[in-house]
Amino acid sequence: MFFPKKFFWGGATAANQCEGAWNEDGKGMSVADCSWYKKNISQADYKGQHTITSKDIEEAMTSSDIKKYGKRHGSDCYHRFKEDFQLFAEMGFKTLRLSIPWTRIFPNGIETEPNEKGLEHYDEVFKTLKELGIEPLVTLHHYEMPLYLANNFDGWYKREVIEMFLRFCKTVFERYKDYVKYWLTFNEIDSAFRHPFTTIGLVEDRYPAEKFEEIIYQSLHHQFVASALATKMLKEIIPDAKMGCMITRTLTYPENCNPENILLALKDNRKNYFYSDVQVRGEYPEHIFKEWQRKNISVKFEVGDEEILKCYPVDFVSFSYYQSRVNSVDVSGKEVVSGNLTTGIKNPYLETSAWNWQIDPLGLEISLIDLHDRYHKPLFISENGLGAVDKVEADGSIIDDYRIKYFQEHIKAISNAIDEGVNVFGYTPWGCIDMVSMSTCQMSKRYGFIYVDADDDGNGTYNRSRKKSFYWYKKVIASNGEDLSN
Ligand code: BGP
Repeated sequence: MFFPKKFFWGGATAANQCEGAWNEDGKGMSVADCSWYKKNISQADYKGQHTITSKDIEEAMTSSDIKKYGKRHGSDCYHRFKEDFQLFAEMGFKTLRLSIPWTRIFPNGIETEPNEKGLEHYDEVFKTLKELGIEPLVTLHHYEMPLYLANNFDGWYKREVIEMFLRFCKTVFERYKDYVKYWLTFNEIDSAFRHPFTTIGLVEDRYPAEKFEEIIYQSLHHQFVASALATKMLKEIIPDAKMGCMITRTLTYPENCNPENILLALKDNRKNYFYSDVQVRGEYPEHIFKEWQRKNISVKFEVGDEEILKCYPVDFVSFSYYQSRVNSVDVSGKEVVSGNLTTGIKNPYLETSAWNWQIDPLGLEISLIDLHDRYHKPLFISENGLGAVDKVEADGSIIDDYRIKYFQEHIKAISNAIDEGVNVFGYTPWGCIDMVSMSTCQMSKRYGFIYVDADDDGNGTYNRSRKKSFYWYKKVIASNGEDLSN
């Protein structure tokens, strides 16, 4: 195996899915607090699963139900983080990816003074990580924008939101400058089109359908500018810190060697890279301007925006990778599979997870090589993992060999990419402790090395226990990826 000596092995979390405590210590409501597990909607209907309407928001705002709205209870990490971090340390984590929810620090986003209680909580979080020798990697915006901004500022569509976000960034950069050196701006920024409410705070039914694409692009532009300005600010406040971007790597294969399919896949991949192109190269790729011309989309750039993007690119590229997809110019009659809120046709060479996501370790190797060749920047795999139903045996053990197999293959793929000259410096498997699913709000869709005793209705003791993969990953980290044996 080819892992560098100081490789950042660890795990990834997001506050809105694991912390719970949705209204404690002054926290405001975030967009995440409005979603629930829609048992009556099929998994294949990814849009239906994840769409939140104005009516849904109204209902959520008048409800204090923490069982229905699964992200309000998460895995109770807000109260149990010390115990969780001990378990991460026991596995040998070198790093932990976590997010600071904007709403804990500025409950509605509009305040000028931060919520001290929220800040104190993360004082404790970062102190504890430091004591355990775990390097934090902090996401500033992981699907947890203040709901107030979605309701009153059209999410990221209103330019004023940039300033409010930067106020939040300044507050946390200054407060945690001695503790946090690695940051990410926007989680899966490319998901603005797949789920606009969670990503950019836009409620689809509030806008004319024919204008919605333009509105999304405008909101995205504001996020790009905010990302560049946050990077500038980070360098001023913590000169030795590093900022990364974060995209969902939705690798698309052509169905076959029909040049029309090759071209289609090439365009899909290029579109996926648009988001990192802007944040890494500091400029929009030409094909986006051409697309806007064709579609008559007009996005307002203010004077200086281009310079801001150009001057403050990110230092490294992080991405989530769960699966690949297949596209074809002729999809009629072909089996369609969904996964991570994307769809494509079934790949006959790949197995699928219980949620129909196509498992493709080589796709990770391909993505790493491709991203390396495209950007020549350090890479970080900030999410990867298998959502599965785990069974607790009579003696309390959880034998998740399927998860071990998934990671064996993906870790081998990373090692192979490193042997191809790719500079990848870290790997944080998603949901290292079980938490509520982003897309479906289920608890039963588990990714963790650590089991949390809670069900889809929020019932359970929330006690933690080590799965078989816990011991396995511990051995992997201790051997720096040399020993992957089960
Ligand atoms: C990514 C998100 C995460 C996460 C993961 C797994 O797209 O960044 O927040 O949850 O996907 O998805 P899910 O929880 O829907 O299975």
